[in-house]
Amino acid sequence: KGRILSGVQPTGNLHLGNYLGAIRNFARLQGDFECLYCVVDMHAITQPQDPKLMAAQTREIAAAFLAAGVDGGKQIIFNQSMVPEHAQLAWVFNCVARVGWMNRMTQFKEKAGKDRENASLGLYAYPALMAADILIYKATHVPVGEDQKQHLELTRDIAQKFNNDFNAPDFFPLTEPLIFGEATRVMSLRDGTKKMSKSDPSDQSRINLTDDADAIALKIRRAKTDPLPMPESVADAEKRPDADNLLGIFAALADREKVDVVREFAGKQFSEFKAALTELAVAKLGPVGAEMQRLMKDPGHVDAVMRNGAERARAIAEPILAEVYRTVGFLKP
Ligand code: AQP
Repeated sequence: KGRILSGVQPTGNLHLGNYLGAIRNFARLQGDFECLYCVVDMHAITQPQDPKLMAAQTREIAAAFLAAGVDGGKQIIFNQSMVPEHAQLAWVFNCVARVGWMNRMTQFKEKAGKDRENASLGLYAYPALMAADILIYKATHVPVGEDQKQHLELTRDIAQKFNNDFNAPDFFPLTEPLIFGEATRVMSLRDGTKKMSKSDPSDQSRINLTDDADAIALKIRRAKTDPLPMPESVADAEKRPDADNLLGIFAALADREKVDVVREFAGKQFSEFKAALTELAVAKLGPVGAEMQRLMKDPGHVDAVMRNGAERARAIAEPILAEVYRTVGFLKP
């Protein structure tokens, strides 16, 4: 059986993109893999966070994992800062990764923006910590959205360089990304060329997992479209980013192929399609949001799941870190 590790940052506003790109798949994989699902709080502080909100935001992500159907008793749900081996391995990886590799990371460029000199060193080193999150468990697969593909490639480069540099062939596996479905990159509802994101200042740009039916309906009604009728073909849709995004969301939520959805709505008015999309989104997301709300009212339970998960995660991570330290040559007096 392979082993999965995947993480989500507790940066608030968990949205449909996080759900379709990552979290929904977490539950679907638990039959075939041993799974570790991590709330990556140490990644969250690479950009300023309000310390007063961190605890609630961390529980919100763990609640989303559970609400999406992950079995917290069988699988491992925890927050990153509870397992110090992540940070310890990350330091070793900081010394394995090359500055030239980090300079190519597009997420750093996007998140640092124009004022790159003022970005945190942590934001720059983010992909090395992500590699450590994965490799501290020697995870074989990582379910992620399309946007994380480049970081996964870097993880493989780090694994390979470590194995070569320290003459430890096959010590770290070359981890594979798992990217599935018709919505691996969900776009903003206000701009079909921009990724749907937690940090977008416009709440209308995303469907939050905790939105109620009225909020979902309003956001879909207001979602940007073009003045033409619905696309006649997938090729036509792909030239119209706003329409293409909504069709992709529909297909993913319905577990259907996009080509099939395009065929159903070809030439119709957007209003008709949006009504169907609203009904579908409310039916699929409503129960998840309601379960999240219920779980968040019981922080003791969510915390117990994470505490227990962290213990089990450490039991895997500790011996792997010990072997890394031995390989690097650190004295254990
Ligand atoms: N728009 C998206 N479509 C599909 N998948 C997405 N993911 C994120 N956005 C989309 C996937 O969600 C998982 C968790 O992401 P994260 O918490 O690490 O944050 P992020 O990738 O930085 O996502 P955001 O929401 O865009 O946050 P901000 O605004 O802080 O940058 C990952 O598997 C990711 O691929």
